[in-house]
Order: sequence, then C-alpha cells, then structure tokens
Amino acid sequence: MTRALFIIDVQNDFTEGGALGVDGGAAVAAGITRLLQQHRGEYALVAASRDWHSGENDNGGHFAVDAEPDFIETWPAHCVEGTEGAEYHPDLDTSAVDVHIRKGQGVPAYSIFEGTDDAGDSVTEVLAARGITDIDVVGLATDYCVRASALDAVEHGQRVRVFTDLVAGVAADSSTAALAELGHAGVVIAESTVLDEAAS
Ligand code: VGL
Repeated sequence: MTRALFIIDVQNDFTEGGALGVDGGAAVAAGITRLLQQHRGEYALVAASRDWHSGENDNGGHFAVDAEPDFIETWPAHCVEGTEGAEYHPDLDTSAVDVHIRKGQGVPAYSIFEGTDDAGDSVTEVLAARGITDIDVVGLATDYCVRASALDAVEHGQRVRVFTDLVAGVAADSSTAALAELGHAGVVIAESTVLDEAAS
C-alpha cells in the first residue's frame, strides 16, 4: 500500500469571509495542519488542489454573471487566479505539500483530476509516478470538489477514504447526500482518528 493525501481547495474564498465561504472551512484548514504534524510520514505523497479561475470571463458558465447564482451549477465569482481569495487559507501549513494542483482555468473543474501540477503533469501521471494505491481525501467542499475528487479517485482504481472531521460543505443536505453517494461508490467514510488508531 502506498498512500497519498489529497487536500482539496482549502482556499480563502471557500472559508469564512470568502466569496463562497463554507461554515467550518477555517477549522478544516487547521485540522489538516494537525493531521500533517502527526501523520505526514504515513503519506508517500501530499497533493493540494486550488481552484484557479480566470478573472476575464465566466469560466464556462461557472460564475453567475447576469443572474443570481444557484449555488449548484452557478456560483459567485471565486478563486480568481492571483487574488487573495485563491490562496491557501493561512491556517493550512503548506510546507508539507509535495505537489500543487491548479484546476478550473476558464472552465468549471470540481475534481482534482481535472487539474495539473506546476510542470503540467496530470494527477493521473503524478499518482502513477509515485505508485499510489490508496488516497485519503480532505478539504472543501464536501458536496462539490471533495465529492468529485473522491469519486474520480475510485474511478481511477484507488482505494479511497474521506475523513468527515476534515471536510465542510456548501449545504447540509447535499453534503449528507454526497457522503452517502461516496459510501455507495466504495469510499470508506471515516474520521481522521483512524490514523491514530492505526499508529497505536
Ligand atoms: C467548489 C463550488 C464551486 C468546491 C468549487 O471547491 O467545492 N464548490 N466551485
């Protein structure tokens, strides 16, 4: 088993006070930092994604322009490349991140697998190069980018866990539904304390 950690979109715009802030987002950032302090050695790869949208256009209809956002398929402008909102939340310690993935340049992109690293390599290529077989997924938001990333990871043949104490969602109902869907798809829904149990 060779395990990776995916840290999905822990960006200022998805945390409290951001353009699309979710409740509990800042706590997720701090919680992931704690996880890394205690368990970094268990991961062969730590990959963090950022939504990295264009400020020049509506990103393929992803940003609501002339209508109110529906918060399902259209959103307030968020995570525009180069802005403070697109940066990682300050409570996330990124020093342990091996690979930074950007996605959504001009298009909607919920899954980390839609992004590339700084060298232009796809996530699939990065995982293959490191021989990754198992992935733990944490971050924002449960019902959108965490959901899409975890489902894609299963599709790519990975064994996947999502840690419920280290995710936060846009809406309660869709987050509950997303976790149920992930469970049906074969994702292990757990708390990050399973790492402590495995270590003891
Ligand atoms: C996300 C809504 C719109 C996410 C991204 O990161 O989950 N949600 N864009």
